[in-house]
Amino acid sequence: MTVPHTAEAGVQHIPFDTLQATLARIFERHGTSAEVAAVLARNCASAERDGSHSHGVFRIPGYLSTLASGWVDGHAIPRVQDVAPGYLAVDACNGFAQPAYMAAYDALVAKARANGIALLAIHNSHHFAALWPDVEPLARDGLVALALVNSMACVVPSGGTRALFGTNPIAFAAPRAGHDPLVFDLATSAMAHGDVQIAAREGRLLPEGFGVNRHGQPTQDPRAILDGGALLPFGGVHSSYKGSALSMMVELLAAALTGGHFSFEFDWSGHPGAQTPHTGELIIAIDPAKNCGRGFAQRCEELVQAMAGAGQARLPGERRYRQRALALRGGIALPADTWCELQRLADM
Ligand code: NDP
Ligand code: PYC
Repeated sequence: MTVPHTAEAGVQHIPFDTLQATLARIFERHGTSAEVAAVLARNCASAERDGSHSHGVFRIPGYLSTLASGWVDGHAIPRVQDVAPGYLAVDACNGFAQPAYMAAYDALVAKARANGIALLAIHNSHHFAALWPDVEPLARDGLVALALVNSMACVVPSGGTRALFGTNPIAFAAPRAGHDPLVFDLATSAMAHGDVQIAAREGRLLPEGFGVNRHGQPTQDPRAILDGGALLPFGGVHSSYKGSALSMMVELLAAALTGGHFSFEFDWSGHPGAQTPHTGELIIAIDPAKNCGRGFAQRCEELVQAMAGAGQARLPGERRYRQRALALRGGIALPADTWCELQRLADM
């Protein structure tokens, strides 16, 4: 669920490259290598550009407090292992997942093209970002992509009484003839944790059926969810078992299969200020040319047209692409005080 910035007064429009460069300076000045800073800055600026506000510049304080706590290694150099013809494993060495992914990206694409399918298993990693940036580039390279990452225990499994799963997003991307790739990226919880934090900050109530308080009672108050409560899996009260099953799958594929931690397994209590989940990520890339030749992207387009014909008003990813086009033309809209604070952090 994406909530736009509300303050229209005092908004500044920042060019993408300027925001990216400022964020890179912030990361580097607060404990990462230049290489890691570049990857995180691009990811975070892209999320802000696309209106993925729960994982844009809103996340900077969380990144910085985590780096300051010593929970994550901002200088980690990932170790890529060629496990099998269609299998790569990366030890992120307690660093961020995105630089680990970048270290293996070209090999993943080459393996997918050679074998038809390839899998990248990242462990010992921290993912604090939107997931769509991990799949969209693969689709632009002609591949079908699926990514899964688990996070920190803040979601009650269906019918359960305490938090166990993370918000565990799943992202999918496919090439579409004549258009930007078809992409969806969704938390398997009723809402992303970041959006709960934003609602709490803005004093908004959540819809019914999204969360429980510390006593396991239903609540619409985001502060009660953050203060010892938990989110529910998506699907609503009568179908949360569906979101719960998908979340269970993400735990197994992103953590058990990669060698990472389950969302309930890591203990960050010795690192006050830590916010980045220390888990794992799985990425699967499939070359559709192996089966359908160049026809897959056209088939994708046919499906999209059929969906529109059936009345679907908009596609997943469409809002982001629209927002991206606007931001690339007119700059990324940021509240002036937020931009001022980012510049201050970059100069510290
Ligand atoms: P949303 O519920 O906002 O959106 C989920 C998907 O549905 C998006 O692809 C969105 O497209 C699409 N969508 C939304 N509304 C419609 C509609 N009316 N018709 C068709 N499609 C629609 O996302 P979430 O709140 O579930 O997740 C937000 C972000 O949080 C994600 O980027 C996710 O990766 C991130 N996250 C990261 C975690 C981590 O551990 N790193 C954990 C949990 C979440 P569009 O984008 O175009 O709106
Ligand atoms: O928004 O749920 C979330 C989240 C968890 C970790 C990073 N983002």
